[in-house]
Amino acid sequence: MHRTRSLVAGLLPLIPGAAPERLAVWLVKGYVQNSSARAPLAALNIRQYSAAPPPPTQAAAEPFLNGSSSVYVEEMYNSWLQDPKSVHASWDSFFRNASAGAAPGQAYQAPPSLAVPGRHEIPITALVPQMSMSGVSTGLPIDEKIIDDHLAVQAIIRSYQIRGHFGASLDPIQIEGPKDLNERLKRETHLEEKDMDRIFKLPATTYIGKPDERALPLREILSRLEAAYCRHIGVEFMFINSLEQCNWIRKRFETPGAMSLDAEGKRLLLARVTRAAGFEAFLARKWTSEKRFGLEGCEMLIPAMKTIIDKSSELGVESIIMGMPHRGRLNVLANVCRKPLEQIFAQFAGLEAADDGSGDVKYHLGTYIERLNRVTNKNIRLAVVANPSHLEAVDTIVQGKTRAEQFYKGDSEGKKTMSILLHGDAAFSGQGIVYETFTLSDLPDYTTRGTIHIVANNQIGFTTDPRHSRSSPYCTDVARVVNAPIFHVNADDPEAVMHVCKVAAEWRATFHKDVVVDLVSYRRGGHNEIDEPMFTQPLMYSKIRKMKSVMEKYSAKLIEEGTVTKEEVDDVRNKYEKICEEAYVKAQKETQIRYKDWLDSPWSGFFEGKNPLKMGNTGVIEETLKHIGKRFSSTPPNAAEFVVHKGIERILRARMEMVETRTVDWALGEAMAFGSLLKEGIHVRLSGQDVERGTFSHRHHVLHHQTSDKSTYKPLCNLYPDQAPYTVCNSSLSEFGVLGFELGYSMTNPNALVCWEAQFGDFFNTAQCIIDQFIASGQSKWVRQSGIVLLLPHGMEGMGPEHSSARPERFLHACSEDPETFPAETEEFAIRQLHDTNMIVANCSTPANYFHILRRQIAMPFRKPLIIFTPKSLLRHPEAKSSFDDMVETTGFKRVIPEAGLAASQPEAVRKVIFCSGKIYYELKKAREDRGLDSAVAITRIEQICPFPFDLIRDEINKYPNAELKWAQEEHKNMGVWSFVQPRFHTAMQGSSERRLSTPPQPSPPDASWWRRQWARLAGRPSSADVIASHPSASVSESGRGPVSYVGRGVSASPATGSKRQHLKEAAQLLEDAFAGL
Ligand SMILES: Cc1ncc(C[n+]2csc(CCOP(=O)(O)OP(=O)(O)O)c2C)c(N)n1
Ligand SMILES: [Mg+2]
Repeated sequence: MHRTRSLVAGLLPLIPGAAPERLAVWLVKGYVQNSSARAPLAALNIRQYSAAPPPPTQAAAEPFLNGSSSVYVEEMYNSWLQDPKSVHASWDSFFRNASAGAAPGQAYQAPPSLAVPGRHEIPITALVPQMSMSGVSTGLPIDEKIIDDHLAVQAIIRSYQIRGHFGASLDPIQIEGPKDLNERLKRETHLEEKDMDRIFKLPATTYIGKPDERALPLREILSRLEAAYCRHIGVEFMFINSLEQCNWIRKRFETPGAMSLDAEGKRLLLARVTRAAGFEAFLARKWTSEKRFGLEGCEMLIPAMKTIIDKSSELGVESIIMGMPHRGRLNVLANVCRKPLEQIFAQFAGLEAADDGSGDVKYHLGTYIERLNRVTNKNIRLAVVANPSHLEAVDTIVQGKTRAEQFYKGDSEGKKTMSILLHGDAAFSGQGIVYETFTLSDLPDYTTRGTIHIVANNQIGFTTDPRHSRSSPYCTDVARVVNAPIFHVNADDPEAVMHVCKVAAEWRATFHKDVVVDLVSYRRGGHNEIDEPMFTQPLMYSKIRKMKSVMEKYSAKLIEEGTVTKEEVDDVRNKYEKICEEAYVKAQKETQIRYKDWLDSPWSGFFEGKNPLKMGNTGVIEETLKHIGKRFSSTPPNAAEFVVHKGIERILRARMEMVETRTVDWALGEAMAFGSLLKEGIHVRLSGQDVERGTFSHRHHVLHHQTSDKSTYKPLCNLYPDQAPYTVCNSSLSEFGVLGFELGYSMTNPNALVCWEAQFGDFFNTAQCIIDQFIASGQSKWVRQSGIVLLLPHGMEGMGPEHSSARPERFLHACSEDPETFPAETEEFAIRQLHDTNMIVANCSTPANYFHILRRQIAMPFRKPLIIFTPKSLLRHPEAKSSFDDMVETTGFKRVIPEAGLAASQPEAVRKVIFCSGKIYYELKKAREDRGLDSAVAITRIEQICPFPFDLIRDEINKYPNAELKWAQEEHKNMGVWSFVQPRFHTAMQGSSERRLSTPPQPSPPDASWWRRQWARLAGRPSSADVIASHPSASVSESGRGPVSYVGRGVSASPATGSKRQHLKEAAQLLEDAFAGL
């Protein structure tokens, strides 16, 4: 009502002398006096202004200003004030006349034409009983109650749409008891029982009317609203900003009969529930206490997924990538993906694996299957991505993989490939990665054009109740941030579940936005098969134990209504049991399992015909370098009007000069690596925070037109007409989510260079789970490879504890290389090391080496993750430049850059060899020069830290027989690469044919390998170190030379000081120590 009054107030100045009270009376009175004609009332669509209603008689006021049209009129009036043309001509004339002082009832003029009454137009007399009865004007004032009542009914309709889900019966176990509908939905409307049979017009914002119904008795309105919103489906959608989308949803839930399912659909549904339940029952029978995270209580997950897949396949989807947690995973593999049952059952037998790797538990493994969808008769590819226990961690990996598949297929609208993410209720509301996944969902370079999320909401997380595990009313509230509609559904009503799943698939296909299906269910057993839930949820479980399963309930329902017979039900169940039994017999004959059977991302054709130990070249012809360099230094060709920032112009000029002098800096070296791969048809993608410009403003892969918004130019996309696509994209401010996304992206196609850059390397640890659970161990657990590159800006530059270290020690600790084994020295030493490691860790000190290592990612005949600690100050360091000579065809990546100066020419005279890695090289070099020690000290850089270049380090040590050996690093002693290289230096020296250590170093503090050796000795077994010592090539001399010792900062809890002064002091001391004693 307050809006009516504000309109009245708005009109006041137009009507001379009209006091507010009088005007209100004027409006209301006119209504009854002049409505004897059966005047149609225009539909209330405030966005499309239609013609004004037909005229009242001479003495009438404006009846159309009454009732619920007041909002409409108010909005039109405001619009008219701003632009008279924005309203229909009839309204324009009315407002003009009214503002010119026309008497009440005279402001109206007939519109040029009257439209035929539409769907929502009904005779006004139908709404005002006293009018239709009298047939003529009574001259009595209309009761304001009529207006109020109509508004109240509209408010009720809206209330159901907004809050109906609160009243829905969603919980199969009814933990909370019945809900108070009146309180929440009907609000204080003053409508009484006697109003129930009065007829009310249906507004345009509802679809509860059948096509010929424009008004309904209130009783029927309420009943239909309850059927739509308060039975077993709770629809949360009115927060969506788009009116079109809201209407789309209203239509699908409100339209009478929308949720009905035909007999065939019901039979299919029952068969699917039967299989889902049968699978769990079979496992429970055969492996009583084996952990499988059973789906009992939420068996509807299986038909739900199958319905989504069927509907999506019908709508054109050919490939679905799924991510899911433990619960019901085996059932999904069996009944959704149709993975051979014998392969699943064989996992229970504890067999040995036929292939390499350490494997994973059965409820984490992935799969990839291509099969015929029997409902649509179309082929469909289904992948379930392998995941760790870490709940929800797989979410963005699935998204990245999906995005990549869409990208390679040219499926820019996501019509052919889509993702489905499954969640547990506790994890969905508890894990931050879920939010990160949603925030990526609509970003241009990260969107997968709509994900269907299904929450297997069993209303418990392990032993914790929702009231202790989340602060939001629903476990799905996080999805509201992206305006995703949320369909809560009671999972004990299979037909309701079918309906929401169909709508979800249609929504995704129509709007290409995320949607959530919340399957409210229960967990029949404990968290796993050996848990006792009564310990912690006694009341819940005493209820659950009395409940019949959804299969029992639904089959009883269908038998009762005559859709199926009991014999049919038994037949379906028995047949599935027979299938399981046969597979069980087959599984028992298996003697081995194959991890390869569980691969989620097969790279068909990539490995075939390749020598796994033969690497391609990484150098390129000079012409290519020149061409890329020039393009990279230029503004758009043929676009003189593209205005470039003056600072960028300078940068481009400097780049061009470098190209002319055959030199590259860091950014140019990187661009040449990317550009040359693009030329070779390799897609390159660089993603991360602010990567387009580069955190340190050195990259500038996107040039911005200075006077035209959103007009940009990407030089690397314009190198060659037939080049592969280059994607460079600033990401959301996330590490966990975005790194996961890029890892997923890298899994789709091995012939792509996918790089993720951290803003500062320090921040990678918010993505630690992706590194530990996927990058470091993915191949070993899931025989899945990835060539992802992590670029981690690293280096102590006085920027404080959080902008200094990418924590190399963390990565190195996760490397699988044995510190005590000097690998066999064959021709393929370097590539075999790469083949055998789980990841590569490097700190390059020259642009040329950075160029080569990036290119090597693709030249390798297999894929390994590459972690590169990238520089900050070296980006502009005058000495950190490379010549084309180091990048041309005959050149390659240098695992070690040995001393090449004066010291190298007279090695016997060298008194100290300092080994180091990264930017400290330049500081050591300068300090050596300042001290005049160029011939006394050799400085050797280790560029590839893991795999450790045992052979080259051994050679380097051998080269300087009289030198003391040092390791210098700028990171604190308990950080950086020291603890990784220390035992490896020892192994390298033992492996050398020249010398023996006088006192073998004890790792400080003793590391795992030291303990292992002690233990092996105690147990009387030779450790691997002992084996090396007895190797013929490892014979050692009696030179008495000491081990490599440490120079650098002491131990610390924090990676770097926050004080610039302290930093400089420490840096100076480090150099002092490095050259001490000379
Ligand atoms: C990141 C993470 N934290 C903790 C756990 C341990 N954990 C395993 S299952 C589980 C409960 C999950 O509850 P929910 O998401 O509701 O799934 P449900 O088991 O009920 O299907 C917990 C806490 C885990 N696996 N991952
Ligand atoms: Mg749960």
